[in-house]
Amino acid sequence: MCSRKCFRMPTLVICGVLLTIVLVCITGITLTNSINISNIVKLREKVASDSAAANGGHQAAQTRAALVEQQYSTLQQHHLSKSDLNYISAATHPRNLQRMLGTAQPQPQQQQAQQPNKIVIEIGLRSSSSSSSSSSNDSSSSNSIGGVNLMPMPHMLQAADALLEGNVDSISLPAAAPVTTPTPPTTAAATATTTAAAETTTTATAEQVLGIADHNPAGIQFERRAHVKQMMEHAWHNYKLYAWGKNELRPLSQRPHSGSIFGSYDLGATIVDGLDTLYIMGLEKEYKEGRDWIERRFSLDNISAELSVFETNIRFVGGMLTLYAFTGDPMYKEKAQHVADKLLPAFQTPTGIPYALVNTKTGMAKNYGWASGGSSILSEFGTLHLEFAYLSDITGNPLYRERVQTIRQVLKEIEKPKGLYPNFLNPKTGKWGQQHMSLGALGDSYYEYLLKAWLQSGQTDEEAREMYDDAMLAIMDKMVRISPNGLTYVSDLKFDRLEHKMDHLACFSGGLFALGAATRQNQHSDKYMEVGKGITNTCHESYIRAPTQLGPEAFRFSDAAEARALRSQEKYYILRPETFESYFVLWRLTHDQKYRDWGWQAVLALEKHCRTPHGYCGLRNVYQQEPQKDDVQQSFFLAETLKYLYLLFSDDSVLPLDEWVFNTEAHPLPIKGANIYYRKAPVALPASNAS
Ligand code: DMJ
Repeated sequence: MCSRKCFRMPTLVICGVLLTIVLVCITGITLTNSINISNIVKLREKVASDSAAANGGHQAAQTRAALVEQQYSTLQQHHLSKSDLNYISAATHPRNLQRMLGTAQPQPQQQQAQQPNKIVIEIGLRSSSSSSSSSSNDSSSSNSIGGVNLMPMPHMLQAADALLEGNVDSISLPAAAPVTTPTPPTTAAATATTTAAAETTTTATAEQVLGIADHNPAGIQFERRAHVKQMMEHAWHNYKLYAWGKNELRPLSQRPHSGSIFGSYDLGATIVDGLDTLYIMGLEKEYKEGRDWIERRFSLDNISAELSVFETNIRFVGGMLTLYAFTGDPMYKEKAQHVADKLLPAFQTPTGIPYALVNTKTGMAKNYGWASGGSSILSEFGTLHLEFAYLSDITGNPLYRERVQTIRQVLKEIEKPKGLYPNFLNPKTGKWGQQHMSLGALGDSYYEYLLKAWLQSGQTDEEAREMYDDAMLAIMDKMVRISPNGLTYVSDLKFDRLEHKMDHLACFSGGLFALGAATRQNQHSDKYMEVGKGITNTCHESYIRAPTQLGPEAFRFSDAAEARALRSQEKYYILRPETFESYFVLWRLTHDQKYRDWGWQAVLALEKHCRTPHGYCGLRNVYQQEPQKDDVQQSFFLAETLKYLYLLFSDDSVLPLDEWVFNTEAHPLPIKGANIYYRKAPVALPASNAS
């Protein structure tokens, strides 16, 4: 006997197929240059299944990389455009497209939650010129099929944010669940509560609008994320108002901050550093202003600036590379190459270890006078690999990779005292300078780039992973300690003496240890994870032991105190990101809610102490109830601090860690073989084959 269900089945199947076709068409509209979505989905499914099968195996990883390489060449003919990059927002990420297209395996709760699938969305942004509701006949802004109104996908994230920010006049979803009223933060700035309040006036959750929450038990924390976005707008708008085109903003004096690490030229450091964050947050208008400035004004030609090779690489080259990966806009690739070329004279040393500073006009290069007898600095020359390797791949010019590979070989072959890397190396003699070792200032990101070079290569650069493991095992043995009260910290080591002090800068290493554990299962992974969690916890302690709830520049461990700065010159906070970076990585890897809550605590503290009417400042002493502000809005506040906080409250599919690897300035770079935005330059055919 056949029940009524039997007859309903074919109808449902037909409806499902029709809906799928419609969604594919809509997707096609949003992806300019005729990107073949199903190819992308298939490619990604293939990558995912290969990844699962390979599970860290070197040979399998290489096969996987080769396979994807082949398919890239087809995709590259389509020259991916900006609109593709809306994938980086949750709503249009291929994983969600897969779900929407019905190609993903549904999870048990998902089927039930999707029953009322006739979603009717009436949406209008207050900022739009005429009516408050977009018409379903207006194909440029919405699509309507059989009573189902669908917004073009690239706008879905913005729509959800608009909903949360109170810019939406109406959204109606049949049978919508009531919105849960967010608990107003007790110490939040007024703006935070305003944002939260706006969210309670809607009749549907933004999760429903985006259609992703059902699939994501650890989904988006909308009100928190919307608040971080609003912080970014505040930082950016004030920079634009008072310091546009200059490097950084002085919020108290409402003028540019010049003469910092960027030298005295106007290089628009905040624009280049902060632009990918704007992009990720969907701040399209601001993003375009920044992009236009870079196109028209950014150049290192005809100026005689003395640039830091390291800072220029991580912020300018790194920033442009990410924007290139995101958008496929060749302007960014050209600018990245232009900047990197200006740095190349610094590599003309007997060892190939570059100097720290280079003059953009003369090419004259030198080291800092204070750095151990003319030495170069480990964290500086050791933090070029990701950007230079990627630049070679997208330009087809092997020179950049060769430069950093030379550095790698020197560091691989040199004898390391107790397996550790001192912070100073003389570029002329190839000998170590002072035997100071640190996972904080002067050492930090070298270790980060070992692991990340391996990740960036699609886990094929085994040399990098081995060097990472060797270094971190030595560090765990010789420098990681546990305080009498159980706090894990990484001490500095000077010759044979431990200095029981940890820099704020070293707080990134919580995430680094954890990432090392999560990406390769071996006899060390449990210990890595334990140390990673321990360090992150200690950095959080350094924050909450200060009345401002913000952490000092360095903190010590002694009989007198734990995780507290003891010297006056260590008590400042300059809007640094490292602790939030570790919260973000640990959140992604563990989904332990405490990391999000710690991040939110920090947001509230930033709002209370660092926010001014004209941007954000650092603090001179985190141990004072009402600390003095330092009048500098660091470019890394926009590049890193706000980005990591935004991502902490985002869904995992926004810049997933198996597809993107963050450079040390939080500029995400695509992972080879796993990310369709790698955009490797086509390999030129030898002349004989060209016909
Ligand atoms: C950033 O420029 C980078 O994270 C760098 O690696 C270290 N310091 C700052 C932020 O604190």
